[in-house]
Amino acid sequence: MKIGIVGLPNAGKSTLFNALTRAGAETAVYPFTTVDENVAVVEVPDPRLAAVAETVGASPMVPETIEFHDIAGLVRGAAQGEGLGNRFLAAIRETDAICHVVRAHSDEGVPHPQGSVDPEADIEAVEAELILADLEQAEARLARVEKQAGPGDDEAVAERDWLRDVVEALGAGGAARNVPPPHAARAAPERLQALTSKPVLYVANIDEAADEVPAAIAAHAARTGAAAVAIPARVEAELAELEVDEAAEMRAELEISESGLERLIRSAYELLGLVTFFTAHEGAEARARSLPRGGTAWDAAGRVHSDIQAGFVRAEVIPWRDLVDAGGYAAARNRGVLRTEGRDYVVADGDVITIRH
Ligand SMILES: Nc1nc2c(ncn2[C@@H]2O[C@H](COP(=O)(O)OP(=O)(O)O)[C@@H](O)[C@H]2O)c(=O)[nH]1
Ligand SMILES: [Mg+2]
Repeated sequence: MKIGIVGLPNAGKSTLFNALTRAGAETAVYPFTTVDENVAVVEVPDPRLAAVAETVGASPMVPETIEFHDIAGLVRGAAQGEGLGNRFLAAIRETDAICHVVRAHSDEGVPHPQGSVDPEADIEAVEAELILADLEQAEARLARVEKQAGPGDDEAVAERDWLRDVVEALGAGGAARNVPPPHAARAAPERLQALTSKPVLYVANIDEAADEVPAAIAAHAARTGAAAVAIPARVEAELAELEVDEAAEMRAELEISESGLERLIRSAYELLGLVTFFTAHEGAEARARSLPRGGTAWDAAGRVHSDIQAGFVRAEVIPWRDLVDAGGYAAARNRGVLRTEGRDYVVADGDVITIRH
């Protein structure tokens, strides 16, 4: 799962990226993996994993990870498709969600590309490029679908009507995400691949003193169906350089909640619309894995290993809380809270699953 970090130049993207990278390097069970200099693989904190691991005597713990990509190169006119601009848009197209860093600190030592700090204007400047790129794509697609649409092709008619609505929304400065397709054209968004249909998390890059999402950003997020968190990126990057106990002391002094980056990572993970399931056995690893919401026991088996999926017999399933309350698998079985499910079982968030194969 890939999250793209976007924002105006100097918004604090690389600073946030560095904080994430170092935090990852500090806590990772496995050596930190750098795919390249602009990709951070970050563990998703989940306290349920430790509870499950402890209950069944599993070790080590292997959290789920997500990738953050520092996507540089937003310039005005990116949507016109010149050089860097094209690369910027192509890089965003490959992500599953967007983490939009918005400058909300007032350090005069950091030049602002638009002259003054104005979070709402900054958001709009970035999103205007995405909207323009989508508009061009949607109009091209509409021209094609209009030729197909006619009596007897209900899907093309529905797609045409949806595309007209999308073009209208984009033209008015809105996002494709806010135009749900009718049932008959439910595959249309997949074909359009709009940048503005990706879920968005705004990261307000705040002064160390503040700790709330500034009102302008919170309001914008609420209006557009996006999420928002506030992070003092520079302080987090500096804290990530310190030893763990030094950093804790500094956090206490600065009155920064421990969980700034964790909250960011969790919010980003939630944005992806996934559920988490666990696998854990005594003397073996305890592992958290993600699955698209609505995924089945069969899909879960495939996430564990293709051989296990191929040999799928049944799944033994228990909500993590029930397992922890029972104190282990044997006790859970005695209590009758360990269920046997078939391949079509829809996995619930927090299930602990053993695939018999
Ligand atoms: N005072 C302050 N400066 C910051 C903060 N975040 C970033 N900066 C500074 O702003 C400048 C640009 O940050 P950078 O992360 O490179 O921005 P990018 O262009 O979005 O990648 C750097 O000099 C950072 O040290 C912050 O939270 N507070
Ligand atoms: Mg940068």
